[in-house]
Amino acid sequence: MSKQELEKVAGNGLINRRHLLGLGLAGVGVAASSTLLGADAGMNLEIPSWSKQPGPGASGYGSRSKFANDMQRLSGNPNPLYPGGGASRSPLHQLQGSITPNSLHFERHHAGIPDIDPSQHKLVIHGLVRQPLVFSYEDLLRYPMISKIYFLECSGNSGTLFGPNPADGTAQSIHGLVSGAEWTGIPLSTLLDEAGVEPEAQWINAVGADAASMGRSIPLNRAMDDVMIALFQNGEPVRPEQGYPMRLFVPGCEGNISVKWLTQIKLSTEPGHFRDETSKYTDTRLDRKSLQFTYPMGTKSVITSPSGKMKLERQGVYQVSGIAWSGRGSIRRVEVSADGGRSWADAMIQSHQSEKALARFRIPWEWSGGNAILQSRATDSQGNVQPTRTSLVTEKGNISTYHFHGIQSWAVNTAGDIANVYA
Ligand SMILES: Nc1nc2c(c(=O)[nH]1)N[C@H]1C(S)=C(S)[C@@H](COP(=O)(O)O)O[C@H]1N2
Ligand SMILES: [Mo]
Repeated sequence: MSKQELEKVAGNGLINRRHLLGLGLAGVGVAASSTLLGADAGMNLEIPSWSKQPGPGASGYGSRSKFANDMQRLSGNPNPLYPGGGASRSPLHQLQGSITPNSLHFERHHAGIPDIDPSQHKLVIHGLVRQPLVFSYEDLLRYPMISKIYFLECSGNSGTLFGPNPADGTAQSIHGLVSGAEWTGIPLSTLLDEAGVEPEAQWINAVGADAASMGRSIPLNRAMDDVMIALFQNGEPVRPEQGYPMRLFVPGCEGNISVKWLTQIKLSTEPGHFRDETSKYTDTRLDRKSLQFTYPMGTKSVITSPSGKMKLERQGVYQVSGIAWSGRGSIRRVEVSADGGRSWADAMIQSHQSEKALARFRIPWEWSGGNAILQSRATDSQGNVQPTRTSLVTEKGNISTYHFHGIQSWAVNTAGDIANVYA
């Protein structure tokens, strides 16, 4: 395919997404370092050392290549006044597809990771129920389970973008508090039905077994919907970091409400007004009134490559790629702009369009060495469109910095350096 045949579909070099399929690396000036082989070059190929002798055999538990060890979660500085508290962020700029490997799933702990022996752990369902119930881990493993792919996002994710000056960050450092996984567990409705919910019950109050005693309240109708007690994550037992042996999983909602190391569910007429839904995780608006409960996460996307602090080493065709998600449905459309939002082109969505899950998008883009501002804009199945940063900040103010879902702008300069900017 010659360079001339690539159909430009928006300003500053965006190319029709259909070219992704036939886009070979040679011949389109792409940033690749493959070398063309001469007619008889194959005969001169050296046999690498690893082809000359057998390697180690099979193992009980796998590990990644030592050449891929640079892919790491990024954690902040530990605070001695807040032992075990903090977060680590997924390396979004290095990941592909729409599932985050368990070892790289983001973490957010309020009092560290408890070392729970599942044979000693109990889940209690009590309060306004006909029959209070206690479950062991073994009991729960016997229930019929469901498996669903969902994203999980901390409401503090991308919060720095509420600030007056753009942080000099990466896709990971700014947006890495989101991950995607297949979660397997028991619908909460199954266990609530077994306990027999009393008619006056309106809320469930979920509490974790960690030293933070994290508690959150959820309206009963939502709890009876798609909420589950997750026991497995991408096929293996939920990791200690993610809530082993069991966590609540509330699809599409801010991560905080998916209580890890779940030990108690109490049914009540009123919310529990826990610390994490009063002093934290509330959205104080411009009129200084606070919205106490914000459940579904906004319609959002971010270009993960090319992205902040990466460098375009040469002119040519690049794959612009990223992730999109919505707490209210599936992702129907992702548009990409290379000129700071003046013109847009539809990206290809390359994953199953499942509800409340990450979607991977891609579009080819030719960089001719000029200034560019790369942006992506997601639309979900309910018609919600991701807002610009300016409209989000104008509407919500920045007294509190939760639930940022505005459009990310990555500026490319003539040297090929990429930085977070406000456009
Ligand atoms: N028991 C308990 N549950 C918890 C937390 C916690 O500190 N303790 N952190 C919450 C927050 S703020 C988030 S964003 C998610 C993070 O889940 P993850 O660490 O599996 O990514 O768990 C939530 N559930
Ligand atoms: Mo969070």
